[in-house]
Amino acid sequence: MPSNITQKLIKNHLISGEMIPGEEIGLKIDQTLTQDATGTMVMLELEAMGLERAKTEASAQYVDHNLIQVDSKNPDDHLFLESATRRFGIYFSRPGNGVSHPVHMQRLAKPGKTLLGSDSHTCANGCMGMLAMGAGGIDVAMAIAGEPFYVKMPKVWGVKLTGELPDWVSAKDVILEMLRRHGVKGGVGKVIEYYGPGVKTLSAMDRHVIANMGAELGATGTVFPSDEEIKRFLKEQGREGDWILLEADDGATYDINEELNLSDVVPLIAKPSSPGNVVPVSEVEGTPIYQSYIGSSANPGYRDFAIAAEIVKGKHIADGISFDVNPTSRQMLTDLVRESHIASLLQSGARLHQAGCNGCIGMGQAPATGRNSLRTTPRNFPGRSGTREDSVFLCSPETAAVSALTGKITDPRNANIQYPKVDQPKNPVIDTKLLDEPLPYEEAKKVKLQKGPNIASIPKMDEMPDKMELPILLKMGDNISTDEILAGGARVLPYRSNLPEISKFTFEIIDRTYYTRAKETGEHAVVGGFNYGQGSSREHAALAPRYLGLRVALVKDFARIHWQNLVNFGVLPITFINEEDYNSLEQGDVLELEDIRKKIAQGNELTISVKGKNKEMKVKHLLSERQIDIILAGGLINWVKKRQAERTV
Ligand code: MIC
Repeated sequence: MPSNITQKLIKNHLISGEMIPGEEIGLKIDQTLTQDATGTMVMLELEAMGLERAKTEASAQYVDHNLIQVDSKNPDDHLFLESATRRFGIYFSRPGNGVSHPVHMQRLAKPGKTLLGSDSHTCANGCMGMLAMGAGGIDVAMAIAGEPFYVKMPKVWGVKLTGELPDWVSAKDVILEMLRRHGVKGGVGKVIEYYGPGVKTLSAMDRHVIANMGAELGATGTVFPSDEEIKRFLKEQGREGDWILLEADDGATYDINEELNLSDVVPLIAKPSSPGNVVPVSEVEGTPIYQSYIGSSANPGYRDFAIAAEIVKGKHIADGISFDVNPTSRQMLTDLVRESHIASLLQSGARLHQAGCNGCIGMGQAPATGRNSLRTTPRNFPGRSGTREDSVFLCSPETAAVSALTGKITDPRNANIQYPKVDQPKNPVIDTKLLDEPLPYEEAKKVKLQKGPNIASIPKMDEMPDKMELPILLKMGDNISTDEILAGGARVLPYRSNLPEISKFTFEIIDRTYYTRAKETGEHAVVGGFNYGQGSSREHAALAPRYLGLRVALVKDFARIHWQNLVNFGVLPITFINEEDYNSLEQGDVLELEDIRKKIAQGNELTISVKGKNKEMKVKHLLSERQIDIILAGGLINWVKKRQAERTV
């Protein structure tokens, strides 16, 4: 039977389960990616598992998120990560080397392979003909230890690209068009596979831009073919030998079919405060801005900076605008310097920042109160920029650069500027000096982990009790992001390796009293609407509430990664069978769950009663047998330990 690329990738890595959409499958993982904000936890988990050496073909740890060193916490984390990568046989990309996704694409990505990363934008490397997926840290730790990654078999959503992008429209507008059509949960349970004649008009980095923000659609992954363009890209990186041809077979079919004519795409923008809030730029044209920001894993390519540089060359940005340039890798920054693009940006009034994630996750560059920020980043969830009541718009580098010149949101087609032509640099730099190779095993096994005072081991968690009375401490609406459950940003990120400390910020963006109430109450539940836990893969958004006593999350439906993270840390994720029941629940109601251990294992449906209200409601869980065991054990760490103990008996 002819297969599409996603089916080929899954078939070649299938360890357990059947390829039936919705069924749990286990996949062999060839490569992993971790970054500092999630990686410290992963390394602590590897230590807790007693790992001797990474069992993957390549695992890489990047330091790109926490680069602001206001005290010893972040540098201590960096040293810990360095020692752990040396100990476990993992690549180490040093601070300043760049954002994980583009650096991984340049140095390690290989067509035909699977990649699992503790970062929701890991899907960006699907641009290389890989099955690249984001997951919680502990799932990545398991993959590093050679265990399969379990996920529900996705539907494959074929998007046929035709035509060619017009001037002033670029890859970011393509993914914004997908978000305009389908919203932030349109991709849940699906892999988006792009094919058709339009694909070859997009460079490897353009494809990266489109694949990256598949995360914002909630998709399990995004897949592009590995064609002549990927061969060219790998050759440019001195890695032509890693190329293989990977295309859908003639006659391959998809579960869902869609067509997108690139020639019809217009400059688009996501309004505050959701990446799904997309309209044509022309609709908000004239809105004054305080900041224009380029960079991040959502627009990491050389051309994304070069085109902005060409647009502002010889001109000056509008008075009062902060034009923030965030290069994504040292390699690319060197090329941009060599080709004088950085000079053009600086002469126009730009502020140049170091290569890294920076303001994308609220590490600096927060906008002023009540002012609009225009960004090429992937997300604009409330408060993510670091400013509590922020107003962030997402757009292409073309729109950002032109708007920096005018001081207001401007459709780049109306700017009366000649559309600049940007060529790739001739012989781009290849510089691996800040990417340390794994140590040979004999040396690695002598390395001691270096733990600074801010690194706290993960506390023990108990099993799921049989009977629970859980007050609802929060009732929330739709599309709650993990940024709202546990913020990023310069105040919070330094505690990613310190659970007791980071838990103090839990749900702070939604309700500042949650932490104190949870401390007083102990075991409790939260209630939410649709797409609960969208966004970042940070497992801290499950781990911190669990640490504070969260036992059950009852919502209309879940985003994939957060759902998996809740299970991994022993929080029971359940959904309403009758959505009306959501309306009848109030914050403060007490949910009663009886005989729960037996009932979870017996079937998908459970009955919950509301104490003192003479009310019962039916809810369901979508857990596999393996996940039921994990939940009952109180989380994945307990489950692994239990399995290890059973094996040694
Ligand atoms: C993000 O874009 O939200 C992040 C920062 O990359 C996160 C990772 C994190 O929370 O550390 C992600 O998407 O997983």
